[in-house]
Amino acid sequence: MLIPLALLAPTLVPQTVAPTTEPSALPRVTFVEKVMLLPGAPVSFATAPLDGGPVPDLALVTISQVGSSYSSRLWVLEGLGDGTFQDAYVTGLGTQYSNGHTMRVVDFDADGWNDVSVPGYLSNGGLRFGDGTLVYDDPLYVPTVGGDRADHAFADYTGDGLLDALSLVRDLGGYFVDTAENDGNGGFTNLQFTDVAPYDTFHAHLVTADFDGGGLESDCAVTSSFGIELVDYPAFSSPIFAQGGPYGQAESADVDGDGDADLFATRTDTKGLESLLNDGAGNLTAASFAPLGERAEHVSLADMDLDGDLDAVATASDSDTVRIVWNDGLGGLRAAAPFPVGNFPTLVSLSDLDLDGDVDAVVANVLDKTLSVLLSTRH
Ligand SMILES: [Ca+2]
Ligand SMILES: [Ca+2]
Ligand SMILES: [Ca+2]
Ligand SMILES: [Ca+2]
Repeated sequence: MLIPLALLAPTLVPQTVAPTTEPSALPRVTFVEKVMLLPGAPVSFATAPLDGGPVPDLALVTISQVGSSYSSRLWVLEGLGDGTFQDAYVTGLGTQYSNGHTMRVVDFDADGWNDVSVPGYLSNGGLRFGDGTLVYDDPLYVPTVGGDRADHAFADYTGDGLLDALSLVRDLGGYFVDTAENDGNGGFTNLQFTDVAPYDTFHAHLVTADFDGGGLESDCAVTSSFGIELVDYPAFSSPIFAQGGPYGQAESADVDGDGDADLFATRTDTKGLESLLNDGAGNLTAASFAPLGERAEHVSLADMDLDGDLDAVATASDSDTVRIVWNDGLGGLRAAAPFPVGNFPTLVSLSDLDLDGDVDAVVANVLDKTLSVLLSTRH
């Protein structure tokens, strides 16, 4: 029996929306910058507690060019609670070039210690297990059905309480989401794939959430120049292609407080940040757009003004700035003035680095080989 695709897959309803305008003043939050010099270009990183204490630590991949080849290293830096870090661990990753996507910090083996995944290195042991000592010598190969990995995430789509692996990969047939189930013994089983986008797609990223309210933690959304496509797990339904966009990277959370998972996604054509709101059944509708004047490279979500709703911080690599984009609580967006950082900022990670209750940021500046540590302040 043929089942109409619409019964299996959530649908997307793109529409053109005007920038949100409000007369009220923007929240008075800005940053104080500290600069960390690095021994190589920062291509991926995350801030999260790694040693059991409350202070966020920092896991980082740097790359250095030596002649015509590359040398990559994984660093772990211990957060000292004042916005500074000290070296705790370093290991070589060989000459493979990391593709520079978001590092994921997860507890894959459910032992209470955070594990870190190194983008671009999952195929040679890029998921590394932590034990609270900040030493990450214990790698795990994360398999895919095939192809080059463009992005990845971990989420429980089988409902057994263990995090499974999702990889966005590309081969000559196009882009696929490859899934590998956590077998509970430190390995993987039951590899499957779902095709999502054609080969000539750009800026492809993957984000996981329960978009259709099906109860498991994870469906996934692939954002790219091709639009947004949702894959419904555990049905593994083929997505509906080419909905809206073009988009770059996105993050998912309940940004309007109605209990379902929404998206903040960067627009690569109109150069700004768009909110897409969920009707509860997985239908995402563009709701608000904040122009940034240039393409946002990366966006992360946190409640930057502590008013109860999630805001965004976006990096703008061409102008060497970051911006807070304020959420009005209903997914309506307004961008704050740009804040200057280092040369070519790509990734941003948000956490309370100094434990004073507000959310701080770390920004990776690729071309001057620095991290900007941005401590939040009111003015
Ligand atoms: Ca662990
Ligand atoms: Ca919502
Ligand atoms: Ca807020
Ligand atoms: Ca803080």
